[in-house]
Amino acid sequence: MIGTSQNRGLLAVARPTALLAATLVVAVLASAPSASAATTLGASAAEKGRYFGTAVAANHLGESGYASTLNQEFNSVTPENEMKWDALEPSRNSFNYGAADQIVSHAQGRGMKIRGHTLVWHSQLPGWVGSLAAADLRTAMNNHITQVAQHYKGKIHSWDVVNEAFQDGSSGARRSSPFQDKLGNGFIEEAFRTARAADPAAKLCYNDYNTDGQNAKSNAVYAMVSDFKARGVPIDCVGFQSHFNAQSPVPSDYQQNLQRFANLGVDVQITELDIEGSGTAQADSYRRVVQACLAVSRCTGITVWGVTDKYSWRASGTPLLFDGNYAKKAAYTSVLTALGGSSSGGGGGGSQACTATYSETERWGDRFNGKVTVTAGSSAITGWTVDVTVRAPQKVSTTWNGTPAWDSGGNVMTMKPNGNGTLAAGAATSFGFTVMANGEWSTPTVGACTAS
Ligand code: G2I
Repeated sequence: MIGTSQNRGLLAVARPTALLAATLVVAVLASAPSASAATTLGASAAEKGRYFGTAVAANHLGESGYASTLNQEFNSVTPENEMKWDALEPSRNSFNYGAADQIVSHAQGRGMKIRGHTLVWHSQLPGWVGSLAAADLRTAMNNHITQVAQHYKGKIHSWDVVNEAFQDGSSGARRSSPFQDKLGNGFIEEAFRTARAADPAAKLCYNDYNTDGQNAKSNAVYAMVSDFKARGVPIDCVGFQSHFNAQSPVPSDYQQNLQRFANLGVDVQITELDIEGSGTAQADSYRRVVQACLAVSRCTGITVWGVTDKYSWRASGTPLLFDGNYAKKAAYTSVLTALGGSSSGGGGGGSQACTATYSETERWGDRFNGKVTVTAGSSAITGWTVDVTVRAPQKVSTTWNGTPAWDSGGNVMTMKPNGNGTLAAGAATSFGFTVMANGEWSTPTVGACTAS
């Protein structure tokens, strides 16, 4: 949409003389990223046929920086804790869906995919489960899977059906847990069969950590998946958590390991990516992970384990793409670039005359407010324009701090400053608008800033 409107504008002004047209083309190309490059993680991953997601905590959704970063950059979410057994069924047969439902409706309203995490896990397991005898435990496990998967039926892209069932180290053995100890190895396939019956459309994943390269643990998971495929046990995907730091860096055979699982006939997903560190070293590691996923055709998406460093489960390691103020880190730019996207603002280029970044500031039952921040590059500018495209049947009802012009369809708003549009080098201004959703809650597309 934005590319089209920019091209229309170019053709319109290019008519007078060929010389003038050539000058304008150069000026526009120099001041804007290529019209086709996506400018967010989600959109650039989508251009590669993949999703880019994040773990989300329901209790942060009301924080505007958190929500606007989530809404702008990501097109998939995983509830970080809200779908775990202790959150959903703290006492037997008494289900609490409140916080998880909040994340699901936030995601659904914005067209984001949802990864369900997790149906059967030894951790965050309420005490009552561990004290059941075998037959009762089997009933409780199948009931939990059935109730939860049916509650979210049709809404979950992928379920982590069983999480972390293998031991670390060289044994290749299953991890001790109430399920393993009382039901034996067969609990895993039983869980997958029960999940398939409850929500046949969801992809069913096995998810684990320290399985990112070839090692005894990933070999054991590989053998299980291979056996499941051979016997027709319903498994569709394997999740590689990918929690990395100096002691556990991105393995050199990461891509090969993803590929060998894909070759078994399952999708692979990077499910909980975070990499402790900072600066170029962290950015390089992130780039390697993205490149590995893109090189494996069955690697269908990447999820980072949180939006901002400040809420990470290991915040002191600053392992994520946005800092505590939601500023884009070098790792962000590295991921975006590896996905084929192009920075339009924030911690991006520096060579652009001006940049435009969007955030949602408020939301009501029928409408939301958007804000676009326009920032001058390394030189002063005397004016600017930014296109904002809303998706029908959305309508912009009000604008402030700018002078809008509209395309004939009423979906593309070209905003100019009110009066004097001068901005000193690096200085910023913003304009705002209200979008009546009319049932469509997708985020407006903000085009490149054009300086004058
Ligand atoms: O440990 C990192 C991840 C490893 N793979 C499975 C994931 O589910 C796991 O996520 C973490 C969450 O990021 C933490 O947020 O799982 C932890 C629990 O095992 C989560 O920590 C818990 C704390 O232990 C609780 O005390 C706290 O109430 O988070 C809860 C909610 O903040």
